[in-house]
Order: sequence, then C-alpha cells, then structure tokens
Amino acid sequence: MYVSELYGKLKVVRRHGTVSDYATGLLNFNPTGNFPGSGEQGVTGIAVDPASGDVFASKVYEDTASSSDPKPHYAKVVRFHSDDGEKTAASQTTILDMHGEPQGYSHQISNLTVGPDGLLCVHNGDGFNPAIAQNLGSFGGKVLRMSLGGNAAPDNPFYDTSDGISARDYVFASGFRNPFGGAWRSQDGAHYVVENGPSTDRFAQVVAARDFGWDGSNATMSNFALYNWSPPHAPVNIAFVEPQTSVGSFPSDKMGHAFVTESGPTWASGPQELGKRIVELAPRGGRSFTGTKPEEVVEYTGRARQPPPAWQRGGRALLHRPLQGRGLHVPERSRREPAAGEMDWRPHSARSERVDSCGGLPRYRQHANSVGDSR
Ligand SMILES: [Ca+2]
Repeated sequence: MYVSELYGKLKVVRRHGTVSDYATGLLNFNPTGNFPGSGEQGVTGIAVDPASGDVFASKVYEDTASSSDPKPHYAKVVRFHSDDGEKTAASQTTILDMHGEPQGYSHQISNLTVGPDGLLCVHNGDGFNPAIAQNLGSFGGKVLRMSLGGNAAPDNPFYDTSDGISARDYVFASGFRNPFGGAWRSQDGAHYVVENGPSTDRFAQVVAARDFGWDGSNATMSNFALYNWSPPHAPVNIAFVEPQTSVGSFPSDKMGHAFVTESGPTWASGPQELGKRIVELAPRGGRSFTGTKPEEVVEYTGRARQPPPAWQRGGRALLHRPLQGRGLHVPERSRREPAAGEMDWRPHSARSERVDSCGGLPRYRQHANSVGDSR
C-alpha cells in the first residue's frame, strides 16, 4: 500500500508492517502554517496503475517564477516510475499542470483513482472560488478524466479538439466544492464522491456531464445528493467492499457497501460528535444509495487531534491513514496483527469504548489508536 503525506512524502507500507519512503521532498514551498488554515495544503491524492506499478500523486506547487507576493500555488498531477520493484521512485513526471488557476489551502486538488476504463480520474477543489465550479473553462471544482499520460480522454463529455485542448476537454463532471474523496464501485461501474460543504456535506454518484451546481450556497450541496451530512462531518474518503476486490474478513452482506471516513473538525482533540469515525452506507433494497443513512462502524476514542481522513480497500482489510504528515507509526505487534490504521473485521472487543449505537451490527476491533496517539 502507498500512503501520501500532506507535507511532501509518499510511503510504502508492506503487508508485514514495515514502512519506507517511496518519494520525498515533493513540495517546493514551506507548508508550515496554521492548521486549520494555510497549513492544509500539499500532497493529497494517490493512485497506482495496476499494469505498470507507476504511482500517481496530486499536489499543489509554488510558482517560483512569479513576481507576486506571496507567490501563487497551482495544482498538478505527477507520475512516478520505479526501477527497483516499486520500492522507491526513480523518476517523477508532471502529466497535468493547472498553471494559472490559483489554489490555496484545503480546497485543492485531491482524490486520484484509476477507473475500470483504465483512465485517471482527478478530483479538484474550487480553490475557495465557487464562481469557477460550474465554469467549464476552469479546472476548479471539477472531476477530471484523462489518460495515464495526462491527455484529456477523447470520450469526455465536452472534448472537442477544434478549439484546442483546455480545461474544458478534461471535465467529466462539474459543480463541486471540495470533492476530497472518491471511489469506483465495481457493481455498477460508477464513480462516487464525498465532499465537504459549508454546513452540508454531500455523497453522490458522479455522472458524466452532470453539473452538481455548487455556487457558494449550502442549498446547492443537496443537488443530486444520495446523502447529506448536515451539520457537516467532513467526509474525506470512501471505499467500497466488493467481491471483485480483496475483502478480507468482511462478511457477504457487506458487499457493495460504502465505507466513509468522517474527518470531523480539523485539529480538534479527542472524540468528536461530528466526525472522527468511519461509517457504513448501505444501498437501500440492495440497489440504490438514494436515501441511505450512515451507520457508525468505528469511532476514534483517543485523546489526540488525529482524524482518520483516508480510507481504501486493502488485501485483507480496509485501511485508513493519517493526513497530517506526522508519520505512520506501526507497532511491532503488527507482524501478527493488522497494522496501525488497518481495520480487520472482528467482533467488538474491549478496545472499543462505545457499544450502544451500531444498530445490531457486529462491532469491529479497531487498530487506529497508535496512529492517533503517535503525536
Ligand atoms: Ca477543446
């Protein structure tokens, strides 16, 4: 598994729990700033091409040639290639550079996935400028779709070479605010998004050419929503457990369900009512997510500030990872147990403190404490 760290690192976590650097020094600016605030920017999304083993990452960079003060930050997608069996990156190539569209903290480029069509799907925040989210001439507030070499996909809904290639040709869907989480669901071949609104968060299926309508108002976060969190819980990533992928110990009645991390209030200490947990969203009647309701799966019960902001399928379990760039702590015992941040499907044990709110579902043993308490 590869892990992106906000402040400029990609790491490799091996099955037996060892952690090593894949690529470092990926930011050309000093990201140290307030958190929440200007410190919330850097390297975010990560995806692996299953064919080549190449790793893709999304990040913001500083335009060092600019005469502006401060110098603007723009988004880019980079591709890494390894010469040593995917242990470390040997080369880094920029495959998409959104030079000229400033991004600040938080609402930046984020989730990357390689879809079932073999194309790279790129989520891009609105840069705190809602006016660009529905503007097809801007990369901002969009879900983009492109080849693994960074070329706009010819079957994108607005692709047209007659006027050249620009942001419009890359757009798959528009009208997003901060679509930080995304995942493909094999069962319906569709891509889903979770994003944070001002006071309303949205879970939705991404449909080609659809304008999700974000215009700066909370009301527009309800457009095409399968579920809205209101007040917001800051959903930041999503994974589907499916028979088409490795599902570890997850039982058959969980197949096709969505598991979403709710980051909760940024940098708040200890358990939080509005987040710091992983929830399960089940399709109603086994088909549509319309009207689905989140059920709590695990909740952070430590004292630290660490939220569980990311979440993906693993070989035998679902995995979540820290965003804050403070390092991934893996205890020695993980040689025999799931690593820190890895969640196996087991009945509730004494390590979870709350047992009363899971709707009759079996409780899960969670191994996130060492991540949260490591700082
Ligand atoms: Ca064009």
